Amino acid sequence: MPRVVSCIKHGSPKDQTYFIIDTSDGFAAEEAHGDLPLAVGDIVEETESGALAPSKKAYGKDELRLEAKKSSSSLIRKGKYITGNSEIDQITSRMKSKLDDIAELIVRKMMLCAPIVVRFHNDADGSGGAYALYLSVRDFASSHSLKTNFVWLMQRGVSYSRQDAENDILITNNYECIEKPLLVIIDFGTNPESNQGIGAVKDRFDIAWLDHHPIVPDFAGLELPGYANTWQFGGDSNYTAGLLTSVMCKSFSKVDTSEMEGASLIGDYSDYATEKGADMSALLDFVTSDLQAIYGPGKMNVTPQEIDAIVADKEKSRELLEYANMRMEEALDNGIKSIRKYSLRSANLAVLDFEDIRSEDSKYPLPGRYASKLLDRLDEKGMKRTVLVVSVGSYLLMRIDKDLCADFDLTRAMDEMKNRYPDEIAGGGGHRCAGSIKLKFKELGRQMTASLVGIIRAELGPKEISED
Ligand SMILES: [Mn+2]
Repeated sequence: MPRVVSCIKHGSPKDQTYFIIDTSDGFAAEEAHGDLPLAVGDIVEETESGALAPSKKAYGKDELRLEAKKSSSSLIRKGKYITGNSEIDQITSRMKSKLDDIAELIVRKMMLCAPIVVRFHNDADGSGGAYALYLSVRDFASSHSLKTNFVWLMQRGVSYSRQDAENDILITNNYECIEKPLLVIIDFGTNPESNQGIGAVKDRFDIAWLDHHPIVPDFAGLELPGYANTWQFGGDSNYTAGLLTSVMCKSFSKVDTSEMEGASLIGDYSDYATEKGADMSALLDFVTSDLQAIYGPGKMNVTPQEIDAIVADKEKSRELLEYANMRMEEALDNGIKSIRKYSLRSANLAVLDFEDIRSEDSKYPLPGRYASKLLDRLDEKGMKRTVLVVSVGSYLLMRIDKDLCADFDLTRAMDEMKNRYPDEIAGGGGHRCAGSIKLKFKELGRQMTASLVGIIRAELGPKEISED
């Protein structure tokens, strides 16, 4: 079986990269550089002088795709995956065949050297999932002698915008391949704000979308063959996207990702969280948020390679962890001091303007994680059954104490806000105990916070106001 050009990455005119796979050797790949007379699908021969040249015969592209499909399917490990938590394992077993399909898709794209863009949410959950995927594909590629074309992009929001789509099209326009590029999305919201972006890429890319946010019916991603959400399989948001991604990786790799799984559960306040992955969770939060402090000015993106370099450096990661904890403690202390409190009939309401707490240039702590921690801190201080509202930029974040959550559904307050202020609110989502509202302009923050506070107070009954 021959060596075939499966992909060309166009650089400067004199420097193209040719990805040549050896179909007789399980798709082992080599790279050739320069400006060679080769096109995608060419069978490569060596001339007497050792140069690479196309054979007269081209290789059937469909045939090659079919072979890759067969070969990748044969490498998927279809068995059960057991974490030991029976609830998790039951959900996993219901999702397994879906996850096998997604794993097969990723493996097939790797075998054919197709470009793969991975976008992950920059919290412990999303970045934990991306890190687990990175370690797993790195291991798989090296043990099968594959050459891969991954691009890792950290996402600050949780929707896939039209602009993101255009960016991904630009990235992959540099490649000419037998196989379509792949887009992998980890831990984004499952909401219609992504519809435009999905519309722009769905014919050019295959898409694997791994999520655990509640499903909104008019979300266009539901139609994607590679869409997997725990909610579709009797799970909920407790089964995090990082866990979902890690478990998916088990279909092709044995690399241990339990630290990232644990970190994702802790980061997203999952009911399944244990102590496992606590340091990893704090570290991931920090290294994906305050980029300037760690990597220097101008840094915008963090890749799993960079995360791995930090994790591998024990001393450096311990230092960063201590620094992150100190910064978080400081922010929590300040938060407690600046919070406004309202006593309600059988609950408490706490409101904080996060902009007062966080320094202008620093992105740490992330507001969502901070809000959850602040709620814990209030609980420790004896302020039980609390609804916490944190405003930051054009977002209003809400967190509710687990006890109170049974009596008060946050989604009702969010729906009420959306109904009342269709011109002010751009979107939002969440579940009973945690959620966020996105405003059209950050200047609306004060007014909308006041309205939200009004709705919550009307619902939970005002008792008296004690502001301090
Ligand atoms: Mn998540």
